[in-house]
Amino acid sequence: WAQDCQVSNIQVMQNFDRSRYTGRWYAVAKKDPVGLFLLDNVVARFSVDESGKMTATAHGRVIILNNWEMCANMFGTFEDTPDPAKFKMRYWGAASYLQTGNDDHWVIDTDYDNYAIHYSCREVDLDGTCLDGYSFIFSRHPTGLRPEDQKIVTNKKKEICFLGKYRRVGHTGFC
Ligand code: ODT
Repeated sequence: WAQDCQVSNIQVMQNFDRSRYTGRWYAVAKKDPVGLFLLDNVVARFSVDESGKMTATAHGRVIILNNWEMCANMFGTFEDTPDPAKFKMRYWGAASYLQTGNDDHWVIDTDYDNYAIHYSCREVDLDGTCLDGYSFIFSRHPTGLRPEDQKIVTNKKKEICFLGKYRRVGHTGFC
């Protein structure tokens, strides 16, 4: 029943440790939401502030107003929930014309040192499955996932019902 695709049944990281999650993560793959925003060259950096709250910055290549390509600098604050791996992420851009929002932000799995799988469902369908969601696969290594982590990541993509919906996220030095 981990694969019945009910958003409410999705398993997240057990005993998530936000301090071990801090630092830089390179996006290596992404499942886009409706009206995608971050295209590629996506790097996120997580911190934990003095009060223990998680915050993050991210950058990535975006195209706004049809044809203007730029590097978006984004900021996020994370509201805790009863599950330590599930957050509400409020986000905004360094410039006013960038996207803002308040999304779920779930950590599905991570070993903290190599890979992480993020999940966000923006709209749950009437049948309980995800109608509009996105997910990032992160690596600590700009070169991508280690071969030994690929099987774990593939299994998790299946569990969150996004298998086959990801595209590779390149790092070309644009940002
Ligand atoms: O790119 C899209 O299509 C939708 C996602 C836009 C959210 C970008 C907000 C970033 C705010 C700073 C936070 C960094 C943490 C990122 C980790 C994972 C995914 C947002």
